[in-house]
Amino acid sequence: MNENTVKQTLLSAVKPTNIPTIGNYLGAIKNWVKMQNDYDCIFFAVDLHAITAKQEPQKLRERTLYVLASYVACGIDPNKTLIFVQSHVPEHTELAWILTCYSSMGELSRMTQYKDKVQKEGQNKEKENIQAGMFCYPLLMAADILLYQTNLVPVGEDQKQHIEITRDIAERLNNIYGKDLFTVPRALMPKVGARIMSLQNPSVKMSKSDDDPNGTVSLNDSNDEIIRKVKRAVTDSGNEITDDPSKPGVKNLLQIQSAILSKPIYALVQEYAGKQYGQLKSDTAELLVQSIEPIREKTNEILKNTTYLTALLKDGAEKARNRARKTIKRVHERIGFIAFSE
Ligand code: AQP
Repeated sequence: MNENTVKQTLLSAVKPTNIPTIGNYLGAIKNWVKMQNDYDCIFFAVDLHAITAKQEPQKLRERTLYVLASYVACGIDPNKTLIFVQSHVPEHTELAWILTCYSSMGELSRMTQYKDKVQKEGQNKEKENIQAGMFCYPLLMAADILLYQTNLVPVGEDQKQHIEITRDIAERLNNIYGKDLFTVPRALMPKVGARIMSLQNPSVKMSKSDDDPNGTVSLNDSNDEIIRKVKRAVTDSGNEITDDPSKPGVKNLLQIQSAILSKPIYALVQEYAGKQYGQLKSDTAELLVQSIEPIREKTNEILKNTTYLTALLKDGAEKARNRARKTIKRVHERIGFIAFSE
């Protein structure tokens, strides 16, 4: 890229609902590391989103720090990339409230995650117990994105709807208050998305808040735990190693290897011709140990270095707030709020 070219702003985040998994790493963070030179990157820990589900205060604090430390351990460079904790930048909630006043109950009711929740909780009385935060969180997500005049948001297929609603709201406000109020963001779909599935139920995504610890490999799992979990991974009947959708467990292990090695799955299928599931499992476990062990050790080192961590948090919050204030100031002016003189 030409040095004079203005880099596009790219933003994404991890929710500190638990220790990040290899799904978060292979599906997101590993790609973010490669994007740092080409984009003006912003990666943060979204603790305000985490509280849409119940969290223990001390655990939330620890996991938020873990997310930030693991970004650095995975190779996100704080000198190139803005990293911070969402709640350290109050402008996120401030803008979210403003966006709430320009959005309708109807468009929020159509968001898949809310609809799923309603489905699960029942249509009638129980619906009244669903938190308003679960209903409104897409507006906090829209605020996260619009606050930094973001151009691109890397997302999987299941998150496209969040970018759509963000675009709608940005265009709505731009039509009222001027085209330069918000940059209208675009979804950046990965060419080959590494979607890592649960090791125990390969028809669902590996999730850090999965109740079954054997379904996930977390970035703080020991080498022995990683090996044990991969060995116990659900494979399928038969013995052919193929990425056919009828064998989701085998396909998932191939997908993990493919994401680690940056190698197409078809090449792996060829290499495994005539080999047994046992071999596939032990190779996958070994590759995971090789890639996760250094990240785990580096993360622990960073977490022990409180001077470094405090400076990282402070620096990130200051830089993020400086950028966020610019957007908020413009929004206040256009909406008609009286300027605050300090
Ligand atoms: N299994 C996965 N495979 C590929 N990518 C994944 N991501 C998450 N799980 C997988 C990607 O990681 C980034 C951060 O995700 P998040 O923490 O903001 O939320 P999530 O997608 O809801 O992840 P979890 O682990 O499932 O969280 P919980 O259990 O709290 O809901 C995103 O880019 C996501 O696509």
